[in-house]
Amino acid sequence: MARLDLSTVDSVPAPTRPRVDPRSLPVGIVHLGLGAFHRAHQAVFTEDAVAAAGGDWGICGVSQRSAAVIEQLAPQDGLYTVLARGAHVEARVIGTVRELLFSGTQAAEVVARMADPAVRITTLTVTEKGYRHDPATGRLRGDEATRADAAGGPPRTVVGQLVRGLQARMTADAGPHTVLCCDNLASNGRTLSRLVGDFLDLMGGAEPLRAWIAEGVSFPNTMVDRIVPATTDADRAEARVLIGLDDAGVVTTEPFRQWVIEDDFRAGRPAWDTAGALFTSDVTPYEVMKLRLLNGSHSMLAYLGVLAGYDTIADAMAHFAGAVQHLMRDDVEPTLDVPAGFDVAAYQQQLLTRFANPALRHRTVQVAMDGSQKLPQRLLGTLRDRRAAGAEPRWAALAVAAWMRWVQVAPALDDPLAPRLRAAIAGASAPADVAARLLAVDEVFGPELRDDPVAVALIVDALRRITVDGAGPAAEGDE
Ligand code: CS2
Repeated sequence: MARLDLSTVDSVPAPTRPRVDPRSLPVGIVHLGLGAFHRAHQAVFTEDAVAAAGGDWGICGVSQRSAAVIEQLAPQDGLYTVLARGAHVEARVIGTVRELLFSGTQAAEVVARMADPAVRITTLTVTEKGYRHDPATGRLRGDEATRADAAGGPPRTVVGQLVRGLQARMTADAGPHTVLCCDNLASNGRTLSRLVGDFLDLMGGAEPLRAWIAEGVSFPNTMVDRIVPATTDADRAEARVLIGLDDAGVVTTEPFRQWVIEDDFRAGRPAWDTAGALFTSDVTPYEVMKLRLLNGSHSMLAYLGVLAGYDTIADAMAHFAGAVQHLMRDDVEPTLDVPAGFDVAAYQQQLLTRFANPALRHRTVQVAMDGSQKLPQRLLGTLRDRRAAGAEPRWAALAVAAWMRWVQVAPALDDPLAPRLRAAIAGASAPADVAARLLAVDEVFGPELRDDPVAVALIVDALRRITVDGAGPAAEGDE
C-alpha cells in the first residue's frame, strides 16, 4: 500500500483530508515536544483555526527524546492521521506540522528556528519531567544537564533550548514572542517563566536578556485537555483501512478536546477561538479544576487499577468508579473556585463517561508513569487545602497511598525519581514506615504533610488496607 505523504494525500477520502493546504502553509510556531498529545491537540486546533480564519501558522515540530517520531513523520512530509474513538471512530489527516527537527542532533537548528521573525509563538508539551524542576517548589533543579546548558554549547534541555532560542531572537532583533506551555503543571505559564528566570541566574551575566524577555515575551497560562493513549499496531492497521494509505505517525484519541488560554500574546496568534478554544483573562480556576478532577482521578484510577491487575483505565473504572466519584465530590470539589456559570457536577459526570470510554484502551501503566512529577498538582494540593479547612480527605489519601504501594511493588518503576524513591524505602515494609519515608521526600511532598498527623494517619491507614487486602474494593474502605 502507498504511504501517506504530499504526493498521495489527495487520494484520501475528502472529509478526512487536511482542512488546510499543507503545501502552502508557512511556519509561524515552533513546538517543543512532538509527542502524540501535541499532534492530537494543538496541531488540530491550529489546523481548524487556519481553515476558519487563515494565517501563516504552520508548525515546526521538535522531537525532544527520540528520533523515532521524526523517522515516522519525515517520509510522510509531516502528515499523520488522528483517530478519534467514541461510539464510532473518525479519522482525520492533519497537515499543520510543516517542518521537523530532532533536538538531540539539531539543537543549533532549533535555536536558529526560534530566531526567525516569522516564528511568533513557541509552544511546549514536554511532559512534567521535561522541565527538570523540583515538583514541590516549581523551581529549576539545576542538574548537570541544565548547568551544562547554562555554561554554553548546543542546549540539551528544554529550558536551555528555550532560553538560547530567545537569546538568538534578541540578537537577531526578531521581535516579541509568546511562549505557551501546554503541560499539566500548576500555573504552567507562570511556572515556565520562573524556570527561565532560574536558568538566567545559572547563566550569570544575562541581565540584558532578562530585560528583553521581561519586555517582549509573554508566558500565558493554559489548560489543555484531550486523552491521548499511546498508539498501537491495531490503531495503525485501522487507519490504513480508513485512509487507504500506510501511516506510521497515527495518533489515537477521544472525540473530546478542550483548551482554555490566557489571552496575552505578544505577536499575534492563530484564531484558536474559532476552533473552540476559550480565551480568558484568568485560566487558574479552569486549570486547578482540570488538574484536580481529571488528572487527580486519572492517577487514582491508574494506581488502584494497576495494583488490582487492570490493564486499562476503562477496565479500572468498572471497579473504582465509586472511589473516583468520592474523590471528586467529597475531596476535590470543596477546594475549587468554580468559574461563574460552569456546571461542575456535569463536568464530573462527563469525566466518568470519558474515563469509561471502552474504545480508548488507555493503559493504567501509562498514566501511572512519573508519579513523583504528577502528584503535587493532581492530589497533594487537594490534600493540603482540605486539611487547612479541617477536613479529612480520605479519598485523596487513598490515591496517594496507592501511588506509594506502586512505588513499592512496581516491577520497573517508570519515574525520574525512581532511584531516590526506591532508596528511601529500602528495608521498610510496615505501611507506617513506608509512608513516613516517602512523605520525607521533600522534592515531592514539601514539608507540611509529613508534619500533619491527620494527613499521615489517613495515608497510613489507606496504605495498610491496600497492603493487607490488595487494591480491590476493600481498599475503598467503608462507605
Ligand atoms: C494523564 C494525562 O498520562 C496522564 O498522566 O492523566 O495525560 C491526561 O490524559 C491528559 O491530561 C488529559 O487531558
